Amino acid sequence: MTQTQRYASEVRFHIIDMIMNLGFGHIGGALSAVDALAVLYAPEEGLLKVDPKNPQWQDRDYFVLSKGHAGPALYSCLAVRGFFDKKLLHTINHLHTTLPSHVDRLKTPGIDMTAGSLGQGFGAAVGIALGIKIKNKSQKVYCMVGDGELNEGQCWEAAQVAAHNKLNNFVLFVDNNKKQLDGKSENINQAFSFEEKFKSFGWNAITVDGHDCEAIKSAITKGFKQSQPTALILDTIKGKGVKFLETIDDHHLRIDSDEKKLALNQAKDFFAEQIKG
Ligand SMILES: Cc1ncc(C[n+]2csc(CCOP(=O)(O)OP(=O)(O)O)c2C)c(N)n1
Ligand SMILES: [Mg+2]
Repeated sequence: MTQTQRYASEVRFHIIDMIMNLGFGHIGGALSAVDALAVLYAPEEGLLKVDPKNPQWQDRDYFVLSKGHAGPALYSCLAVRGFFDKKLLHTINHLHTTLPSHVDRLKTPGIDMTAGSLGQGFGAAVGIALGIKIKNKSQKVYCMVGDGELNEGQCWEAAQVAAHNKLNNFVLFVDNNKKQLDGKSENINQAFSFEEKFKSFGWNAITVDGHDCEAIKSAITKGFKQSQPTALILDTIKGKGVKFLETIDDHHLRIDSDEKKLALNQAKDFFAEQIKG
């Protein structure tokens, strides 16, 4: 098991624990995002150049979680990486917390952009990447959108601007868990092929197993060698790592203490399977 996978497992436990402690939250869309986030934030192996002791470091790489409702996934990554005390995770969504349910760059160390209104983070991330390119700097910019989020027209405006400006310092993760707020995406507004769409917009686009950290890492490294921006279509499972969550369509869940126990046990089983595999 690699250090990145170990880190992803720890992040999963914290997501379950913090949401279950609160009693409700966007758990499925947080768990589907974990492995790609681990590729960025894992200590030592993570690709994102950041300094937990100096979150505003001017030469850092940037990450924008455009699907801002998955805040718990990013908060867990940041806490485990040492941006702030893990004890704070239990304050999620409390009055005056530094961890609101949706990410806010003015409240939390390590959050580069406020998000929650779907579609907006992508455009902001493209702006950051363009600014870096204009200044001739070498930092990279990453952004994550949900598959449902790509129903928003403004995402495709951002995609066109990124391709027009040949933003090869930009990698977009599409967390393609194939579900959104009201159920399965194919029944709501089907995407056809994200890969083909991004290609037709002038992007380098590739589909990878969104729970295979090594595959994600290698696709990113290849992506930065291209002359266009890269879209990684992450084939993911909403609720990944907790069997009963993987089979339901609920986007936002209320959870009782029995379900909390079940979720933690199933996450432990998943961890044991990974160690064996
Ligand atoms: C502009 C906007 N419209 C509606 C919502 C309500 N909303 C929150 S999450 C969500 C579904 C998002 O689906 P997806 O992007 O697939 O996220 P994931 O499956 O990763 O949780 C919706 C419609 C919102 N946050 N912003
Ligand atoms: Mg989705």
